[in-house]
Amino acid sequence: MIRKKIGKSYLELVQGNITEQDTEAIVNAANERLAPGGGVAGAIHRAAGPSLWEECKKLGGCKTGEAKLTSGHNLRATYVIHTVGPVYSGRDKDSEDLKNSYKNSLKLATEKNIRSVSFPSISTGAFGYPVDEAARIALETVVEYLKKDGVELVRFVLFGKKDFSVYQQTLQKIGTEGRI
Ligand code: AR6
Repeated sequence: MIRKKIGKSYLELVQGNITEQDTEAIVNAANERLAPGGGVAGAIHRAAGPSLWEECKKLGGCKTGEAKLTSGHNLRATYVIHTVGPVYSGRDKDSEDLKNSYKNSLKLATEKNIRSVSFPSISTGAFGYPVDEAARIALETVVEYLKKDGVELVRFVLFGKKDFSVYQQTLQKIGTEGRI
């Protein structure tokens, strides 16, 4: 586990399963329909129970880069923030969309007074975003946000050892200044 102080907040990197986190909210790497699907979304829906999908159906989907809130149902987390990352295309817009996914998730948390949030590595599974590039965008965006705004703890929960070490090395390069 890695823990860094940024402004008045903490940024953590852990290797593990996001469905088991005790932060007030966990973030789901969703699709535009907010349907269960596979990967981290499938795991979150399985752990939360079928009532999460019932709640999601009423939200009218979620556009790429945006974020929507539901309750956590059977999860330890009180809330789930659903955000849709970009399907990797190699175009400039990918990085903007990925940045917006993190930023809009954090904005929603701040608006709802949510003090701790766990993120998965958005877009780097089924959506095909190269993990080293996605890690840089994810960490830069979160560090920049934490310097100004009030979420007390942001935890990245990396599923695999390899992803954890990419995030760890990227954070070392970024430092707490927020840019490589
Ligand atoms: N905890 C933490 N990370 C996980 C977990 C878990 N339980 N399970 C997988 N990961 P993905 P995307 C990691 O594909 O690329 C879904 O079908 C995984 O190893 O879940 O944004 C949705 O419905 C990878 O590093 O999300 C969408 O259609 C990361 O989470 C689509 O996939 C993201 O992989 C979204 O694709």
